[in-house]
Amino acid sequence: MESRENRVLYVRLPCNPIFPIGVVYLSDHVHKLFPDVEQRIFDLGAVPPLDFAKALDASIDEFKPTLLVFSWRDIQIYAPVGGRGGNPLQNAFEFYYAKNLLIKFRGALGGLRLAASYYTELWRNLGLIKRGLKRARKYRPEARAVVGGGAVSVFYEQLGRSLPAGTVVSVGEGEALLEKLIKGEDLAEERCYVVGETVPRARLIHEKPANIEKTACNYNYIETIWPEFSYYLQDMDFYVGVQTKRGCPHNCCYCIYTVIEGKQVRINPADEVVAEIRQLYDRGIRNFWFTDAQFIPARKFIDDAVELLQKIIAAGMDDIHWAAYIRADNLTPELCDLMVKTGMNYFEIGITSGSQELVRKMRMGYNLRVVLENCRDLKAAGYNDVVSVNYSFNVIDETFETIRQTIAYHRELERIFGADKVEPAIFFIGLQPHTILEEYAFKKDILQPGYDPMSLMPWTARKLLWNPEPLGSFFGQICLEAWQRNSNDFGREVMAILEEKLGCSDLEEALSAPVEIKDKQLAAVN
Ligand code: B12
Ligand code: SF4
Repeated sequence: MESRENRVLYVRLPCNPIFPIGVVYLSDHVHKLFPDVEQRIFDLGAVPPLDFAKALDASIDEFKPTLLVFSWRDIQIYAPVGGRGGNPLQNAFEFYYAKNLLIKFRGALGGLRLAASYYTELWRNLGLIKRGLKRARKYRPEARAVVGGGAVSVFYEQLGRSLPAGTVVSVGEGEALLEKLIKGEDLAEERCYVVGETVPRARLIHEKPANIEKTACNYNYIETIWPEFSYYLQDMDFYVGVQTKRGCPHNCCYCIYTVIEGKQVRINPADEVVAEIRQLYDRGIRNFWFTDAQFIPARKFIDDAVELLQKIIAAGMDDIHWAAYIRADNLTPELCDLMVKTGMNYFEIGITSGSQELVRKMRMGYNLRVVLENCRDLKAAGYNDVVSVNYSFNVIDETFETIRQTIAYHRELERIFGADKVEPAIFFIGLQPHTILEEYAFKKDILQPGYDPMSLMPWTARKLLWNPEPLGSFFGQICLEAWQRNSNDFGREVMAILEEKLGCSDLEEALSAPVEIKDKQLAAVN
């Protein structure tokens, strides 16, 4: 009875055009449980910025929701590539490290522009939530707002301060929470809090997600509630998200995925994943991004990956392409073969450093030697496409020696795949709350508890964009030179300059991590 009263509007807040898989899955889940509940998806990612407010109003006027589900994907945009406010990393580095005053000034201006666009986006999204709720209440005074998504999961403690009283702030997956909201049940057991009524429990983010077995998303239904679905079908280069599992068992010191999604890996049954891909395939989609935190989180999930890829082949979908985050330490020759056969044409490996010693200190659980062996298997299986290798320098205990090791490792990857196929993506870690690295920063007095992790004020941002001294300025100079030489091939330039300045170690040195070197600092934190 109660469920018939609910009219649920999913508003995906403005975002680069990434398929809004989160709201699609949530609405699918709700529909499977409550087929009578009226739902609508409204994606601001497909609306031009000047029209946001108008389009939101129109959607609310038309649908008159009782529950507004706001999905907020990303806030933090430090990246080595052009972001929405320019190239954030370049602006910050020019401001912090440039010796030439003109460049420093340019960096300061760029930083200002970036900060302006960051805060504008933040306030704009908060404004859209308030505006939407107010408007919905004109029609349905009982209307309620709930906010969630990747950005909210990371910054749930801070965001609540700026949201209207009564807004439910959700951490992690939203399926179980929406179920309760629709049934009108108590939310006390859910990973959420209500602005002005409850405060986030200590360690809320560390609580386990509900164990819900995912079934194939019903796209026949989704297209009836999402008039703009076709927007994502038009561009055939687009990688549409499909999730094959949730959770990551690892402990990498800077990563929050493992906290958001939980450590327990939950596999979506292969038949269901294939049935979902089939529906998209029949609508003309050929490119898929497996949105898992890791496609093969550990060796014990190799069989699940094999099963899925075999079933894709058995389903006859032999002209698809897919991409994912891959822990390349968990491959077998059989899996490599299947990856190539099923059309994997891009993957990212986040080894972070080519020095086994540092990889261990960062608690990443990677064996770099195994990664190389598996990459050789992948190449032998016929993989000829691009691999993006994510490096983050200067996370912890970096030295000139470990940099030389990273270069040796990178050059070996280039020997395996071809230099033009290995793209070094140079990230600097954007420090995130609830990570081991955050605790380390507290211990080392780099940050004080109570700092604002969302602040882009230069004095805070300088610490959150993790690049501590003594090597911070050195990396700053290297990056500035790389942008100057060729900003379109930033990663490769960084590697080249580092090699010119420091040389390259022996590969064996990179691969061995002498046991007597203690992982003192992070171990102490752990
Ligand atoms: C896969 C992924 C990517 C892929 C996406 C590929 C694709 N075609 O979809 C790629 C590599 C392209 C990517 C890029 C980036 N990403 Co990314 N990505 C992810 C990852 C690993 C999974 C996201 C996903 O799709 N999950 C599966 C779907 C089903 O889950 P979901 O959308 O989160 O929705 C669930 C919940 O969030 C919740 N939910 C969602 N909305 C709502 C709303 C309500 C009301 C409720 C109750 C619940 C709820 O329920 C949903 C179902 O369970 C997450 C980390 C993570 N593990 O969550 C980061 C993450 C989303 N990315 C992030 C960022 C920052 C980026 C970049 C901006 C990085 C950069 N600096 O360049 C870029 C660019 C993105 C852009 N907009 O342009 C951040 C966002 C938070 C932040 N720090 O600001 C995350 C959380 C990682 C992190 N911790 O930093 N990413
Ligand atoms: S393996 Fe990847 S997703 Fe898992 S904790 Fe490490 S960085 Fe995060």
